[in-house]
Order: sequence, then structure tokens, then C-alpha cells
Amino acid sequence: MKNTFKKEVQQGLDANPKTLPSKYFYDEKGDALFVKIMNSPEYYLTRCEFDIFKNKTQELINSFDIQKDSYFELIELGAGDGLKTKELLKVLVNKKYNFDYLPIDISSNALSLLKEDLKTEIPDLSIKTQQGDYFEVLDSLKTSKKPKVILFLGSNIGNMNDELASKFIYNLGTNLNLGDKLLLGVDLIKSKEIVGPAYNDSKGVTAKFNLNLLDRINKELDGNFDIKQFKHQPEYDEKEGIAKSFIMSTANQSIEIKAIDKTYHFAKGEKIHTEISRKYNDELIQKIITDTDFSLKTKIMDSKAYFADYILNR
Ligand code: AVI
Repeated sequence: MKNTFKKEVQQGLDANPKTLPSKYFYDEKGDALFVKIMNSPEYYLTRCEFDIFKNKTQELINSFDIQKDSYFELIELGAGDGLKTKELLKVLVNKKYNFDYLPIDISSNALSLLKEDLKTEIPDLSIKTQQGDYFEVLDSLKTSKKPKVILFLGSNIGNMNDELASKFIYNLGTNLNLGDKLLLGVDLIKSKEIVGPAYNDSKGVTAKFNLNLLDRINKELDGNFDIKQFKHQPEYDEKEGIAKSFIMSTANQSIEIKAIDKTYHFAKGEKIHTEISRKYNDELIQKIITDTDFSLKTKIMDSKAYFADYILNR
């Protein structure tokens, strides 16, 4: 893990323009900052998807095409704290659906917290946690013929470029059987007045979240970034529908990263591209699922039509 981090940081900073992968936001500090972002007034994504799970639960269930007495697996990729999913789980358990809940997460800590929480909140739920990388775990499910509903929520797919997203969905399809479902939660393209602040909250939590990447390089790769000499710079192009995060150098400066044995020069105003958060519409969803084994079944939106859960049929 540490070696991959080192390799990818080196690759990114050697590139022109410089980049750093957003997956490295999520160390312990980054996880805590992301929870704060989700609770910030500007970050509407989580609340909107929660609205769907709370108020359109039956619509979601209907879209799964599952009979009450026939068994299925409800698999969640990157379950986190399961806040939204809990709304669905409560109804499924109350209505006596026959299923196991299989949350998959890279963090074993997040999984044990989730398991404890669900044990008290929904005692009748059958839960089988699986720690690991999505693909490894999904690969292990390949041989199972049990009907599956996969949840991939939170517009996490939006942190991949369209090509990667398409590959990801294609791979998912190869691990599933005919009739299985994928519930893909995505943020929808909308005006910069709404999207902009979600990635630049007034309390500066998103800025800290982005700049934490430099802190992580300092800590784990013995770098000497002076965080005060860098600035969070978000951009959103409404036409393109992609929110981008950059870290901008506010001075001409040289940074040494001892683990890489290199010094990097930053011109004043030079940017490191750290994240994309793609926003979608029907056309874009259709585009990323072309050449995969999925077809679009239904789309369920929150009351403001900011966010959509697309149900795809394998
Ligand atoms: C995890 N992911 C969907 C978030 C997003 O909206 O792209 C990460 C994030 N980045 C800045 N704020 C939130």
C-alpha cells in the first residue's frame, strides 16, 4: 500500500500538469473531514440520496423485481456508515423480505462499527461484512448464482473519469447474472450556484480535505510541503458537468520528498489536479453503460431532482 502510494505520488508529480489521485484523501483524518463535509449545509449530495432512501423506499424495492419469499443478496460497495441504506434495510426487514446484507468496505474499522450499529438498530437483519477491495470481493462472489442487488451510492462513480467508470460497470456486469440489479447513485448536472459551494464550503472543510493530501505526503513520504503556501481551488464547468479540485501553489517554491528522493518545483499559480466529481444526466449514464451488460431500468430522484438513483438491469 505504502509503495503504491509512493509510486503514484511520484508519477503524479512528475506529470505535466501535476496530478495526485483523490483516493488518497481517505486516511483517518481525511475520513473524519469527509464526514464533516457530508454534514455541511452546502454538500447536498448525501441529504438528497438520503431523501430517496427514506421517502421512496418502496419504489426502490419495486425496482429490484424481488419476490418476498425468494432469497437475494443485497451487496453494498463502500458501505461507510450505512446511514442511507439503513432506511431501506428497515423496510425490507419489517416486510420480511428474505435476504442477507453484505456490506463491503476497505476499512475494517468502518465495517465493525456498522455491524454493531445495525445489530442494535435492526436486530433481525442478517449481515455478513466483507473487508477488502471491491473487485477482489466481487470476484469471490462470481461463482454464486444467488440473485443480487448491488448498491453503489453517493456518486462515488463520479470520482472516476468516464472511461474508468465504464470499465468499472463493465467488470461489475461480468461478475453478475442475468436479472441482477445495480443501483447507481449519482449527482445530476445542475447550476454552478448549487454545485460550486458543495465543493467549497464556507467553513473551509473541503479545503482542509483537499490539502490533507499534502499533509499525508509529508507524514508518509517525508515531504516538506508548507501547507500555508498552497490553496484549495475548486472549479465547475456547468456545460461539461464536472467539478474539479486543484491545489494551487501561492508562491514559487521547491518541495523535497525524501522517500522519493526528489525535489519538485512549483511556480506561483501552478496547480495540482486532485479530483474530479462528475455530474450526470440520462445521456451520460446511457453512454457509460453502452458496451456493458447493463440496461437502464428506472431512475428515482429526490424531491429537488438534484440526485438520482439509477437502477440498471444485468
Ligand atoms: C466521495 N465523493 C463522491 C465525494 C464527491 O462529491 O466527489 C468526495 C468529495 N470531494 C470533495 N467533497 C466531497
